[in-house]
Amino acid sequence: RVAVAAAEDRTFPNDFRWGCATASYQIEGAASEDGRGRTNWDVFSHTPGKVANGDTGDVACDSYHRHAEDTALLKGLGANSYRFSVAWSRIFPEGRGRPNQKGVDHYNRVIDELLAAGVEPYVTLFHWDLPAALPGGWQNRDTALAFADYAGFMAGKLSDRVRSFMTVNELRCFTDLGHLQGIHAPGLKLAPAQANQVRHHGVLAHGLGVQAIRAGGRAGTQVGLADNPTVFAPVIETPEHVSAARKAFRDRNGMFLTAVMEGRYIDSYLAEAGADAPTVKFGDMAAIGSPLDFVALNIYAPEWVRADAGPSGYAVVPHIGSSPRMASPWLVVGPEAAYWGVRHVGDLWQPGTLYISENGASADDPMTDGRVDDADRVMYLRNYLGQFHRAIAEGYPLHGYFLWSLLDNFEWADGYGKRFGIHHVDFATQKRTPKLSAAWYREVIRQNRLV
Ligand code: PNW
Repeated sequence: RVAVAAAEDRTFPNDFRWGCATASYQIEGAASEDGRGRTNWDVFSHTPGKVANGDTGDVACDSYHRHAEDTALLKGLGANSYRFSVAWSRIFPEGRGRPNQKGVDHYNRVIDELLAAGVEPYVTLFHWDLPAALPGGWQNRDTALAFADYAGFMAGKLSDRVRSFMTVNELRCFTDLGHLQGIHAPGLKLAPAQANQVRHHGVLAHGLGVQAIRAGGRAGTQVGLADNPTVFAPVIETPEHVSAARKAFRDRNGMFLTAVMEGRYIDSYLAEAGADAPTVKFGDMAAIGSPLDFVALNIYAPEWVRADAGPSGYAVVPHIGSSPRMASPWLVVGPEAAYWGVRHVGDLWQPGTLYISENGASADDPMTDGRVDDADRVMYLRNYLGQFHRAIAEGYPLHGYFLWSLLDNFEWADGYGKRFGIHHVDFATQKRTPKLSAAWYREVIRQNRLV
């Protein structure tokens, strides 16, 4: 009896969206086909020393040609949803101006194929591959305006079949990793004032994009973003530590998700930025705070937090050598990040609908006798999913989960050296092989229950 009750406990809501996620530059390849324009990542990956092993996305998983096979993989999982991104430079090779019909045709084919397989498309409009022709990239405010034009155009083309659009993927990654740390395209290490301006252009692109999608898409189009707020999780789950973690979450994401949800830069962020605060034009903050139909979160590693007697009220507990990690050094394992990410956003801003737009893990994935038995990835996924379930059981409106990733793919600066897929890809032959984690996920979806 007890066992049955416990099992029922792990069931997900009836209409739960189960999917996988990918991104254009990471899987498509076909980098110079059908009129696609060059992107910042083409430039970056072809610059010696920027990407591990000199890898590029020129071919990647060749999904531009193999999308039917990838759709079949989704069908094999029983997934009812798929999150992928549109390559801006396939649609507008120069970033703006004349659209390229061949690019539109490609995504029409992908979408029609997904719908025929019973898989709902969730479309991300910017997952880091920026048309290289846009002068100054994200340092130039005009890039935010160009993004909005492109986003509105795509909503017009796709919203007869696509219900849900995400403007941008991970504000912090494409701004800071690219312009402050210099480890992603375009590889810059800007001074704080300029980096804050890039961040402002990022959130502005999102906000103007929301408005353009609403104007260009048909009525009922659902708009949100896929962001990766840093998730502060209390080490000890008592009210004192929980409120310290919530404060850290709102403060430390002040330039990104907090700005999007509140339509302003909060005082703690402005005070910290001081003279380096971004230049904001009249109307920007209203656009940035445009109401959303959903908020989607990419959740991986936690930041552990405790209450503290100092002025901020919290202290971040650093990761150390013995903190458990998956195969990427940054991917510290902390399943509670799943619960606290959802809960903080739910408590702070009460969004009507939440999704997990990414969650997954890199693993060593040795192939033995044609099999990849990735028990470590299954362990990781099961524990995170258990914490998402915990949030749902407490009433947080989490409506879907997109596992990163459907396939091993181009893992940015790590090239093909880090594998996140639940399907193994042999990059020499492009052969896809389901890993043990794919069998596990298929069973979770089939039973709509954590197994
Ligand atoms: C996300 N970090 O990136 C991206 O949305 C994906 O494109 C990517 O492949 C996936 O997660 C796995 O990395 C991240 O350093 C990159 O904390 C780096 C970090 C987090 C997310």
